[in-house]
Amino acid sequence: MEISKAEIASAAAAGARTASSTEPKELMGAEVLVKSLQAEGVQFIWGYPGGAVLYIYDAFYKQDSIQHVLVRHEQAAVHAADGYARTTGDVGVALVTSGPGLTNAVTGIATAYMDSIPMVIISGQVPTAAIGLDAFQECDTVGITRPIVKHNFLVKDPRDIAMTMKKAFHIARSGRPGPVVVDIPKDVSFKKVAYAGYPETVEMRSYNPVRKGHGGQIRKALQLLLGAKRPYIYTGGGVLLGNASNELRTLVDMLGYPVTNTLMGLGAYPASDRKFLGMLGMHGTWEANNAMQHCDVLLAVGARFDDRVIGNPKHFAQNERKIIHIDIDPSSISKRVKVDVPIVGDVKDVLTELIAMVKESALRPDAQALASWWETIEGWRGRDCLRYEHGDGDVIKPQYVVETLWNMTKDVETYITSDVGQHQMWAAQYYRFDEPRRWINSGGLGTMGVGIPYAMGVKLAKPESEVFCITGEGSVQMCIQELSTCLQYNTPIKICSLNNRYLGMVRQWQEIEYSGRYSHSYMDALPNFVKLAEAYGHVGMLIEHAKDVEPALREARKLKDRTVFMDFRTDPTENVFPMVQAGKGITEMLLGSEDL
Ligand SMILES: Cc1cc2nc3c(=O)[nH]c(=O)nc-3n(C[C@H](O)[C@H](O)[C@H](O)COP(=O)(O)OP(=O)(O)OC[C@H]3O[C@@H](n4cnc5c(N)ncnc54)[C@H](O)[C@@H]3O)c2cc1C
Ligand SMILES: Cc1ncc(C[n+]2csc(CCOP(=O)(O)OP(=O)(O)O)c2C)c(N)n1
Ligand SMILES: [Mg+2]
Repeated sequence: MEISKAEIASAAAAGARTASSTEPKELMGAEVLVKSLQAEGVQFIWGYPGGAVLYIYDAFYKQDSIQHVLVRHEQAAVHAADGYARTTGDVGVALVTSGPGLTNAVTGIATAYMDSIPMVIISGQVPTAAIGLDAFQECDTVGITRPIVKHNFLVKDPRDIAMTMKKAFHIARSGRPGPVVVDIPKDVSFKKVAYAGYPETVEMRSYNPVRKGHGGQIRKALQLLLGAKRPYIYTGGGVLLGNASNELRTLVDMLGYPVTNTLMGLGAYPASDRKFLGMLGMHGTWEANNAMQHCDVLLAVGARFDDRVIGNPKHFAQNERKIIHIDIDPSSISKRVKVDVPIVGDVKDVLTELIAMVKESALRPDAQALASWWETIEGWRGRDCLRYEHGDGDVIKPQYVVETLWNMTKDVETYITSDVGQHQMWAAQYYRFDEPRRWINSGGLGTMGVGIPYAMGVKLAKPESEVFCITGEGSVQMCIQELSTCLQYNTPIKICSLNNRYLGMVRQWQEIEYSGRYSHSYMDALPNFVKLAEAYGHVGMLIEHAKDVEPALREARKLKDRTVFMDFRTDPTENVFPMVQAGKGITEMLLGSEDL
């Protein structure tokens, strides 16, 4: 028998009334947990039940302020909460059971950790007395997750739940953000304790992230910046995490210097602005990478000199430049590249101070040197490195799909999630992100499978906005089961699968680095994605010709309340260019197949 949504809602509301009218003096650990989440203002939690968390699920049943989303796989619970966090800046929350629930969540936790995303993951654990006895569905959650979390807790006493949650949220969102795991044994969620309310403040003697940068260092940075002949501003995910896009824009406007974003920083500075040189790095633009190599003063803001950005460090070090690095995490500084002026602090605070100093300073950028630097840059830009062959007009070029989508949606609030592979790079290169937190993807871990769950998390956070997931036929199959969750919770997303029948990014590497030995990168026996989408209760579309790309996207967008799966049959042999090969310097780029 089907239970209607209205019946579920009225049962939940009745439960909530009962709970508040007969407020017990003592609460079960699970109830304290729910109260803690409410006190933190949590609106959504993504999870999957099991024995060790059933008291927690029972406590959820008796409240109606937090919406629980039942996913189809714990990995997706963490990814969806992570996508929500990336879009909103709030802490994303997921709930999983012990043993396999937790191990399924590991990929999601590691993904969030690598990109510094604020999250709290609650896991059930076997009863305290059974820990270490190879109990049913036991695993060492604290041990397994230790290297992939900012911090983790095993709560042994229900009296500690509220303070542990307070600490968990504080750690997750402050300083360099990251995921925090709270492991709660079943007896701890069952036992009753006197609940005196959620703590208002938290103090951790050993944890005090610095926000304000050192004034003397910022002054040194100012001198260097204003004395530069070939300045460059290299910005990353830290600008988004620190909500400092406005400050970045102000600084760039004041100075008139060229700026680039990492893959994680796209949208931190408007891509349509002339001062933006595009993404840098392995698949960055010719002008962005050349400016990185040839600048004389580099201001790095919330970016961590990743190996995909620096390329061969010896090549990077060939040119002398002064480097200023603003980062909230002291361990990020001089980790991969030695810097001259480290500034530990929150990017928003530091940029605000830097802007004030620029205003006060009598010095101004060297206009003549800057004009000549821009001339050089325009020369690099003139190579138009993102130009691509449109082919014979019938075959669908993947870049064309992304470009068309951008043209159609650039004036409306649109969020793009992606999976991992060539399609991810084309999305980053051809969709121009002008606003922060609109581009949601996995950079550090590069996790295939995030696309649909990310889109689900984003759509719940932004129900009025358009949410597209740009994916590949390989990646999308890694969390395809979540199409079912999309239907249940009415999160209508639009999936653009750039289906090249290959694990394209692997195929590209095999073509270029392994002399074309395509070992296990061809996907035979793919499902009929149109029927699959329909089987899940959604709309499926097969698009095989270039002329049909735009009409298909238009039609899909019209179906506002439906999830639409667009299976674009794209050119199977297309490669992502520019490309920096393994071991090469960032200006030793392949710009097209003619360079192969
Ligand atoms: C297939 C594939 C290809 C890729 N190719 C490229 C490429 O071509 N180019 C590219 O750029 N990347 C590429 N990446 C991504 C790459 O692996 C890294 O994830 C990315 O370069 C890191 O970006 P980031 O330096 O901005 O660091 P993030 O991981 O975003 O780190 C943010 C930094 O900011 C700091 N921070 C956080 N909050 C604050 C704050 N409030 N104030 C100050 N500092 C703060 C953190 O401590 C950290 O050091 C690719 C990934 C994949 C999967
Ligand atoms: C979970 C996981 N396994 C393996 C990889 C290695 N990998 C990176 S890209 C890629 C191919 C992705 O194929 P597809 O989703 O079809 O995207 P395409 O590159 O064809 O656009 C693979 C296997 C990964 N990043 N993540
Ligand atoms: Mg593919």
